[in-house]
Amino acid sequence: MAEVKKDKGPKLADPIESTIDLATQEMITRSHKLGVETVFDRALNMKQCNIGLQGICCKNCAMGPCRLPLPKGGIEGEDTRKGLCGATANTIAARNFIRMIAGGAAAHSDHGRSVAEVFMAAARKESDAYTIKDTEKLLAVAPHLGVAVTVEVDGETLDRDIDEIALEVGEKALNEWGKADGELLYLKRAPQPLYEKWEKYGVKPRNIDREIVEIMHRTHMGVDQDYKNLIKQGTRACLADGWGGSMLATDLQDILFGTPYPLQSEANLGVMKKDHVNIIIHGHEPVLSEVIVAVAQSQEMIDYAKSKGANGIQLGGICCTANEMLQRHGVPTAGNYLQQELAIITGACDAMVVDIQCIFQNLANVAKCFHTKLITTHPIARMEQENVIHIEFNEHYALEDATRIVKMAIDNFENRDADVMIPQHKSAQIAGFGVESIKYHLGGTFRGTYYTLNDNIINGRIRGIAGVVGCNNARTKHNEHHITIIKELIKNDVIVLSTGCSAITAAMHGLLTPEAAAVYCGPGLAEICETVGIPPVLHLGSCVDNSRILLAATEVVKAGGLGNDIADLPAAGSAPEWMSEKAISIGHYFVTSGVYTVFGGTLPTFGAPVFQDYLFKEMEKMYGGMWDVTEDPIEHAHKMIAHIDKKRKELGIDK
Ligand code: XCC
Repeated sequence: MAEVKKDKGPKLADPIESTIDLATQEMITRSHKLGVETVFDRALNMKQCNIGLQGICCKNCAMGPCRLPLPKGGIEGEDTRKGLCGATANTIAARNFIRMIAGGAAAHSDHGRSVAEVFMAAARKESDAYTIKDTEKLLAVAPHLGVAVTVEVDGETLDRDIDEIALEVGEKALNEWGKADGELLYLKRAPQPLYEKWEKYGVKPRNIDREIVEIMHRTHMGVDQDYKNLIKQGTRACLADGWGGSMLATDLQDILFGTPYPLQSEANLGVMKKDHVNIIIHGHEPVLSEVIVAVAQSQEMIDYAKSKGANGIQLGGICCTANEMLQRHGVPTAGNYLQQELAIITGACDAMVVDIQCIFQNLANVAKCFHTKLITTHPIARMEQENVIHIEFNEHYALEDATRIVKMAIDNFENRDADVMIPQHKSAQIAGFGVESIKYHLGGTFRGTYYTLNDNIINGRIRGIAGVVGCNNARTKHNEHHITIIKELIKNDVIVLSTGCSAITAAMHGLLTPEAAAVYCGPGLAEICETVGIPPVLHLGSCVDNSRILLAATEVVKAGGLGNDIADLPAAGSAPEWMSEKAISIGHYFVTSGVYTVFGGTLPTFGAPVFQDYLFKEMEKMYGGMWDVTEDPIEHAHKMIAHIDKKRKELGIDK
C-alpha cells in the first residue's frame, strides 16, 4: 500500500490507496489530522515474515523456531529441507494449517456452546431476558437432533409439549460438544453421497471438542508426522465446525431470537447520528446484543437519553454482531472489520461494546484519544489497558447488565468533544436471508415453478451459485477484492450468497438492493432478481451462518435436477480478503463438503508445494471440492466461473 510522504516518524497510509470506500478514506485522513494511528498505518510499518506467510516456520518446540525457506526458483530434485527433529516442510505446513483450523473451529464452536448454555437457561425458564421465540424452527430442528415432536398416547399421535421439546433439544445440542460415543448428529443432514464420502475417508467428527483437542495433540512435537494424516484430522475438526458448532449456533440462535426474514436497513459509518447517543456493538455473539437492542429501544432509555440532551439512541454494529442484529432487527451496520477504529475516530461513539473475536486491542488506544467508553463484556475476552471498562455479561442478569451498559453510553453523551465528524456515506441494504426465505422468495420451493432456483439454474438464467464470505485484511486494499469479485460474478449471471464482513462490504457498496440487479447483473440473473424482487447478492448473516450456505446447497441438491451431491452443483466458494483462522476452518469445511473454494491473497501453504498440491488437487478426488488461491480478483472470479461451467457441462445443462 502506498504511503503519505512525510519527513520523519512512522509511515502514514495513503487513504485512496488503502480503501475503495469513501467513508473510510475520509476517516483515515481525519486519523492523520488528529494523530491517531490505525491498522492502515500499522500495515505499512510492520513487515510480514515471508517464512511464516508461507506456512513453513515451526515453533512447536523450544529447539526452534525452525524456518524452512523455499529456495529461490523452487525445489529441484529432492526436497531435503527439515527442522531439528527432521520435520519436513509438508509436516510443518500441515501442522500449522490444522492448528489454524483448530483455532477457527474452537472460536465458532465455543460461540455455539455459549448459545447452547443460554438456550438451556431459556428452556429451563431461568432467565427473564431469553425465551424460546421461534417454535416453528424448534420443531424443524428437533428431529435432526433425534428429538421427537409428537408422542403416541393410546394409539393417538399427539403434539409434544413445546417446553419439553426445548429442554431435550438443549440437552442433545450441548451433548454434541463432549459425548463419549457416536458421531455428530447433524452429519446426516448432508446429502447421502457426501455422508458416505466422510465415512469412507474416516473423517466423521465424534464430538466437537475432541476433534479440536486432538489437533493440539497431534501437532505437539513428535506426534503426527504425515501431512495426509494431519489434514485428515483437520477435516474432522472443520466438519465439527461447519456441520456442528456453527450449525448449532445458527439453529439455536434462530430458535431463541427468531429466524431472519428479509428486511431493510443501511450500512456504513454514515449510519451514526451526531445528535443521538451512538452505541456501537462489535464482536460475534448475539446473546449480548439481543438484550442491548431491546433495552436501547425501550421508552425509558429513549427518555433518559433525551433528558441528557440527545435526540435518541442510535445503535450500530461492526463485524458479525452487526450481522446478527441486522438480520433479526434491522439495526444498521456501522462497518466491517477494518473500520472498527474509525467508528471511534468519528468522535461520536459514546460507547463501543465488544464481546468476542475480531476485536483490535488497539481500540483501547484509540478510545483513549476520545470520550468513548470501551466496554468488554466477555470473561474470555478482556483487554489489559486501564481505560477499558469490563462489565461481565451474565445471562441470568442480562437485563441489568444491558441497562447498565446503555445508561453508561447515555451518560457519556455530554462528554463529547465538539469536534465530531461522521462521514456522510451510507447505502441501503436488504438483508436477513436464509434457507427458509430463499425458498419462499423463489416460489416456495427449490424446484417446479418459473421462479425456483433449481429451474433457473437448469435453464441457464442463473449460471451458478457462489458463496462469497469472510474478512477484510489490511494487506489488501480494503473492500476492493470483495467488490471486484462479486461484481464480476453477478455480471456473469452467478447469484451470490454472502456472510460476514464480505456481506457488510457488499451492503456498503450498494449490492444488497434489488435495484443493483439492473445495473450490475447479466441479463438472466437480472431478470430473476427483478421478477421476484431480490438483490443479486443475498446476505445470509454472520460467519457461523455459513452453515446456512451448507444447508441451502443441500436443499438445492435434494430438490433434484442438479446431481446428487453438493460437489455436483454449479457452485463455488470464495474468501477474497481473508485473514482469520476461522476463515481457514470455513474454507476447509467448504472444500470437504464438495465446494471448489478460492482464497484471495496468500495461503500459508506456498512453502510446502507437495502439501499444497494435496489440498489443491488430491482433495477433489476425495470430496469433490478443492482449495485454490490467487491475488488477482478478476482471475479469482473467473476461476470460480470456470468451475461452475465445468459442473454445468458434467450435468449436461451447458447449452
Ligand atoms: Fe472477523 Fe465475523 Fe472475518 Fe469479519 S468475517 S473479520 S472473522 S467478523 Ni467472519
